[in-house]
Amino acid sequence: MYTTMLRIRRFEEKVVELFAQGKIPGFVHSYIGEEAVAAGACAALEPTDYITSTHRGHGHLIAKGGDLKYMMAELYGKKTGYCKGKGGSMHIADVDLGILGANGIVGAGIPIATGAALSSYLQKNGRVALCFFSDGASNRGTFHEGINMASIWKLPVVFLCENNMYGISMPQKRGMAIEDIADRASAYGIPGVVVDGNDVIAVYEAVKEAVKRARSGGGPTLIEAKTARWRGHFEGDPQIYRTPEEIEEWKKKCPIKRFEEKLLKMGVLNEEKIKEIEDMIAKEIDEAVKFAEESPYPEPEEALEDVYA
Ligand SMILES: Cc1ncc(C[n+]2csc(CCOP(=O)(O)OP(=O)(O)O)c2C)c(N)n1
Repeated sequence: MYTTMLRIRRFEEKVVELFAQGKIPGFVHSYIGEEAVAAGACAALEPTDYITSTHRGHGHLIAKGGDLKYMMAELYGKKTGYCKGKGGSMHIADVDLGILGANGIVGAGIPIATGAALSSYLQKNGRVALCFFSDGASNRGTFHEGINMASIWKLPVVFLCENNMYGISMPQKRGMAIEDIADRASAYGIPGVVVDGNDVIAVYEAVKEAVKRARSGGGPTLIEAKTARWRGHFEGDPQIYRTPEEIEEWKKKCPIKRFEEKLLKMGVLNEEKIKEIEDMIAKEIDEAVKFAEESPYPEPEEALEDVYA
């Protein structure tokens, strides 16, 4: 989980840098600060389980085993990318890894995860679907419809809300009258759990319990992980809706530093091992950038291939 969080952080830092250099087209929504949610949650899944992701999806994909080379190539819009350069940052999928897609439509992953869980239920294959979404998405109809259906049919799905407290520039308080989104679970007769989203072990344990419940026929759980994104909603967002002090406070609660300190104290990590992991990740990222830069763009005549809508 430590390596996964670090891999996400370093990948995102590189993406931010490349975007500023104009090498990545479209939008980039950084996941920096939220790494413990993806890393803890995916560690509690089996490789055959499904996830659905969001517009802020790089961390989810990396935690589920996404290949940095194909991800980076997709961000560059290159033909060798996960979706042949047609998806970009917000639309990466790898069905073989159970990644049913990041999604630019807020809240769209919720009914998709419910559908995947319905297929597992009908095929009795034991697969669980874990759905990542954020606080803004929990105000959409898809949230209520998806969770309602999953709860009445007791489908094997885990709804994981990464509450980073803002929907673009709107603070949670202005968008809902409740403090804990997990409270909404009671409306659907399922458990609602609040966890510290900057504590990777707490996320892992809550998701593990929910996955166990889902796999054994107990139905869905709604987990709310409280966290924060350190950067703007998207790269280029001037962030006039929050103060630099607020962000500094969250930086002090860095999920990676926090886990690192714990592992150092336990003797599981030491400075030498940290350097080894950092070097390994730096090499992976260099290779991913090289692969993306050297890959060709798709041909114009390929524009309508693999497009279904
Ligand atoms: C259905 C839909 N409505 C509006 C938008 C525009 N939009 C993009 S991101 C976003 C805010 C999402 O907030 P949240 O779900 O909290 O995710 P976060 O960006 O905080 O991770 C909105 C409204 C969209 N992409 N899709």
